[in-house]
Amino acid sequence: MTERSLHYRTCPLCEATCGLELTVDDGVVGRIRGDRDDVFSKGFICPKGSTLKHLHEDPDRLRAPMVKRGESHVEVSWDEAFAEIERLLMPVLEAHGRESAAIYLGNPSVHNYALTVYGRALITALGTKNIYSASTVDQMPRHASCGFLYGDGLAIPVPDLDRTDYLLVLGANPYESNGSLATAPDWPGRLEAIRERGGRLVVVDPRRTKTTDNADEHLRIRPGGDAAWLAAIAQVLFAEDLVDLGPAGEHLDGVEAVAELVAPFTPEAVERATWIEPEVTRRIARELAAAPTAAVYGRIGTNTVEFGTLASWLTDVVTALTGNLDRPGGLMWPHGAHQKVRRTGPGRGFTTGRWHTRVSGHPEVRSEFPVAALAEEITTPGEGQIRALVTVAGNPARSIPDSARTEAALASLDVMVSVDPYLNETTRHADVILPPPSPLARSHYDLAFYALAIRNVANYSPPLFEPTGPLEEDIVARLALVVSGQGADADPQLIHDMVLGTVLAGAVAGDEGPLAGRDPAELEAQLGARSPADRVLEVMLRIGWAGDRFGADPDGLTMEKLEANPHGIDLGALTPQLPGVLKTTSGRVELVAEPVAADVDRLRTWVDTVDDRPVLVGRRHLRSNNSWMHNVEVLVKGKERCTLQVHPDDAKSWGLSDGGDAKVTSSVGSVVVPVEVTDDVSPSVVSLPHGWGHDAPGTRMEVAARRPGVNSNLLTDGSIVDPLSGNAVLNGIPVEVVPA
Ligand SMILES: Nc1nc2c(c(=O)[nH]1)N[C@H]1C(S)=C(S)[C@@H](COP(=O)(O)OP(=O)(O)OC[C@H]3O[C@@H](n4cnc5c(=O)[nH]c(N)nc54)[C@H](O)[C@@H]3O)O[C@H]1N2
Ligand SMILES: Nc1nc2c(c(=O)[nH]1)N[C@H]1C(S)=C(S)[C@@H](COP(=O)(O)OP(=O)(O)OC[C@H]3O[C@@H](n4cnc5c(=O)[nH]c(N)nc54)[C@H](O)[C@@H]3O)O[C@H]1N2
Ligand code: SF4
Ligand SMILES: [Mo]
Repeated sequence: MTERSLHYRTCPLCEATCGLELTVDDGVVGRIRGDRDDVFSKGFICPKGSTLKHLHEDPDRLRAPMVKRGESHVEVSWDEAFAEIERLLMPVLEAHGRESAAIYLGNPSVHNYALTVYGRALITALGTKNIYSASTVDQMPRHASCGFLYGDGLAIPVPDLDRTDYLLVLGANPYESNGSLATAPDWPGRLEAIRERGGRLVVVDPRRTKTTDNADEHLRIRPGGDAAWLAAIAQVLFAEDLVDLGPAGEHLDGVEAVAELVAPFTPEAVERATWIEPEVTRRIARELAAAPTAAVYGRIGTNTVEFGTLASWLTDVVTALTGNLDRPGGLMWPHGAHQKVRRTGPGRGFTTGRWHTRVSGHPEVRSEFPVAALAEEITTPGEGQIRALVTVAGNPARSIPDSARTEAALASLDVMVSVDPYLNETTRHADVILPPPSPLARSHYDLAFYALAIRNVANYSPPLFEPTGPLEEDIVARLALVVSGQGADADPQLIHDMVLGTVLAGAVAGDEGPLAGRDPAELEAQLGARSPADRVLEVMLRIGWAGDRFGADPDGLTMEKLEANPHGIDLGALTPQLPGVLKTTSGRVELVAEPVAADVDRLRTWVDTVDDRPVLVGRRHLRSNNSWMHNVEVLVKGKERCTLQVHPDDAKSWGLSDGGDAKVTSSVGSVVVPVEVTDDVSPSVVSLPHGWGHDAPGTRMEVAARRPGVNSNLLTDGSIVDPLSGNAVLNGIPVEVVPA
């Protein structure tokens, strides 16, 4: 007789944190469906959720470390792999110093708290300032704008979806992406609910999408135009005396300065650069001001552009000017269970540019350099040239700008090590690949996303299966020991003790911390027998605002409580967080930080000079996840998705036909791609999804290689970034399109 068991866990694949219900029959995953009792997702799931089974069983998923021998990779034991890393890496570090090493952390590292927690330890062990991550091809403008406004790059307010009366969405398509920097399972249902309760949804996007189809109004903006358009909205609010700061008003500084900065951006002045008629701009401003509550939310289309930080800053400024900052129905700050009680008072503030990149002099932002500049740092000779690279959970060969240059750079490294479950376009360049366990063989807790969620929720998932190799924290710990010079045989427990010790020391430090004055050893003795990363999580949850403070608050959250509640624990709707959330030196919201003000001139110049060349934008499809899930047959089957969408008028004037091939050329490269003629895209805008291009030799992703698609980052230019955040420009790329 088969033995069937039922399990509940949170999907780790995107930011939506859906609850899954899995059946396991004799150790084999059976059915995966949405967990109807999940406190947050209530049964919602997308087609990717059920593919955890496929990822778990994928024969191409690496089970053992790989070492590069000539042009191919061969399996080795874990001890051999770490010995090889030591053999290859240490001479480079000894000869050229720590600054010859770099690290790149990819997107899944925030979906996996072992990496979130241990990534730090690895960076410290490497001892380099060459720190790169997917943040600078994604949301760094949001960190920067919130840093300038609130003094803390992590203090990101989210739209209070379930209570708002008016939602203005710019450059996001949550019907496909399931939302980002605003964690909410079932974005579609929540958006529909806004309209059902009489509210209004307005979506600004140069393309027609499922999200725009479900909105009250779709505004087709010129790619890159959001900052200018939001500035015009703010201009109207001042000009028509519609500014009303609401409850956050007593915490805001700089309203006058905003008025001055946006004054030139009249709806007429920005019309040519945004394609939005002045009367529409005025009406939207009036609607935002008149709505009982409203929130402005921008994502990829407002972040991965030349004015990413200004656009992201203006989403919050417009929200604040209409009285909707930090109030129910507006933009509000989450308070994840692991986050500490917030205290009022001046903070350390937010600064960037404490150090700069060697070649182009880009400022650091949150201790990171723009990943768009990684290739030039590898290929430009001289003191401080990067010769050794560690990638963790990333595929920069497909996800960062100018792939041709990036791949040439990766190929030229003296040594490269990757922590990754696949032999893909990036890891094929690695001398050693260290594969983590299957996502079902580790525990899960959304440390990053519960700090971005539209409700305060806690949900812990234990591992479903025994891992067949070391846990990811063990892999990263061993790697940290090797790179710090302690040798391939050193005991990872040294790092585990250090990581845990740091969190415990933080808990008892100061005179008003949650556990001030208590003995770390006493706290450690109270921890359960868990994996190393789970012990760190346990401390964070118990010292968080909702935690049991190690017995001081017996009703508080513990791991046992989470384990007893496999559908999660709902800690309620978001509550006002001002002024506790602020870490500015003034202890106030600083609406106009100096670097932000200084960048506004550049925006004015752009508005006056932008030309009419056709531009490229990206798009996402529900069945994809950046570059790494195209090896799942059920997700890639069917109609070709990697197409260049072209408006019928453009197709006609450029001589293109539906199903034919086009050659697309940008400042850095060209690709040949099948054309899809559709008025989903605006005239002068073409769209190509990212994350494709799986035809590189030396990879091992059999399904993906059969449907390779075309890599859109062969067209994006690494020399252009948003100067305030260092974020890459991935949308609004000038291109020329001709028949191939
Ligand atoms: N043109 C263009 N480019 C873009 C974007 C765009 O919109 N347009 N979007 C950008 C955005 S938003 C992002 S976030 C980036 C993503 O950029 P990356 O993070 O560099 O790329 P991913 O495709 O997410 O690749 C993730 C890698 O992590 C591995 N992986 C998966 N799970 C795990 C795990 O648990 N542990 C480890 N160690 N590895 C794991 C996968 O095998 C894969 O190699 O791409 C960016 N690039
Ligand atoms: N299915 C699926 N889900 C995902 C991912 C995935 O690859 N596939 N990736 C995940 C990741 S890492 C992230 S960061 C999120 C991203 O989540 P979203 O931000 O929702 O991402 P997109 O679906 O790319 O939506 C961006 C929209 O911006 C529009 N756009 C492009 N340029 C501009 C512009 O200049 N202005 C305006 N207003 N709009 C513009 C595009 O047409 C597109 O519709 O999705 C996550 N979820
Ligand atoms: S929406 Fe995201 S979290 Fe939910 S099932 Fe799909 S991939 Fe998983
Ligand atoms: Mo992302």
